[in-house]
Amino acid sequence: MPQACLSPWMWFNHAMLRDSGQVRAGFTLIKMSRVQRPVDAMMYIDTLTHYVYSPVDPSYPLTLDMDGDGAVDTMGAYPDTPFNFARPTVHNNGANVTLMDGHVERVAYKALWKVNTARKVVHSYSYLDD
Ligand SMILES: [Ca+2]
Repeated sequence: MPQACLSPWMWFNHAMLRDSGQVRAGFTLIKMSRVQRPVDAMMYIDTLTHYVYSPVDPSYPLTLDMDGDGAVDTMGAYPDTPFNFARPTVHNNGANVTLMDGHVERVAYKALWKVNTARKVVHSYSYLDD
């Protein structure tokens, strides 16, 4: 059974894949109307180009500490590109993010990229189902 995309970043990436006819096997798209708390679901973040390898996608886990602060912040597949192609430090050590309700705010890097002991991103903006 296909699993729902639980990250808005995944949702966005999958929307792009859907438009190109390349929805990833094992996943299905969900409608925005299923998001219970749009005010708490991130849709956009500053990036290097036009996408992010979502750190909450099991395919892109954070395993490297590129900024040397003792916490993982980057996936291993692209060790020359910090923060999975996002720019969470670009605005005075924070990022401007757009939530699904349409509001925009700056979120501090240390909050947005915080991981738990299992190296999972903990900020609620990264998840649709919380
Ligand atoms: Ca780090």
